[in-house]
Amino acid sequence: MHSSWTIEVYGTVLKPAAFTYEEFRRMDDETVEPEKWVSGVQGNALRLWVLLRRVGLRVETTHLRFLGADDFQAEIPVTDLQDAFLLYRQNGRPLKKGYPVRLYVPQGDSNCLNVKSIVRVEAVAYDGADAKKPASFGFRNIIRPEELLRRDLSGMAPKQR
Ligand SMILES: Nc1nc2c(c(=O)[nH]1)N[C@H]1C(S)=C(S)[C@@H](COP(=O)(O)O)O[C@H]1N2
Ligand SMILES: [Mo]
Repeated sequence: MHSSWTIEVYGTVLKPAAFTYEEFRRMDDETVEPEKWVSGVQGNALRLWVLLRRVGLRVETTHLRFLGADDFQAEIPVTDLQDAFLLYRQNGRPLKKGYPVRLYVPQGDSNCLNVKSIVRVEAVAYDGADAKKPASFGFRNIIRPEELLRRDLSGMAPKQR
């Protein structure tokens, strides 16, 4: 039984790529023991840098933005991600919670950064003072085209004179 998901990694990288469960299995040298980093977390995980090495993070990158399937996202300074890992398998099967992949940030200042159900990872390069922005998280505040089509926009029509 194999799950068919892909996680896109793009932005300020040399080679954007999409990763699958099978690729996670192949890249996994099984050296990450999640329990040692975050108590109570068991299963198979990949070090984040294993993934980043494959896409080649550009030097100007300051933050990584992890987007969940529910539009929850966390934007985290790369300097906080040294020990970060991606949990993708528990008891030999795909995750029941946080499927397909969940981020853990052992050095992060909050559990809120542990994004579940990751679909995309975007590398970003902020300039100036923004380059030092601390980690943040929350739901993306956007309207998707398919939502817009469902909305009743009549109330927004200009008044007839
Ligand atoms: N995709 C997604 N990931 C998420 C969240 C979310 O709403 N959606 N909530 C975050 C917050 S605020 C917290 S505190 C933790 C909660 O993790 P738990 O469900 O394992 O308790 O998940 C984080 N990851
Ligand atoms: Mo949270």
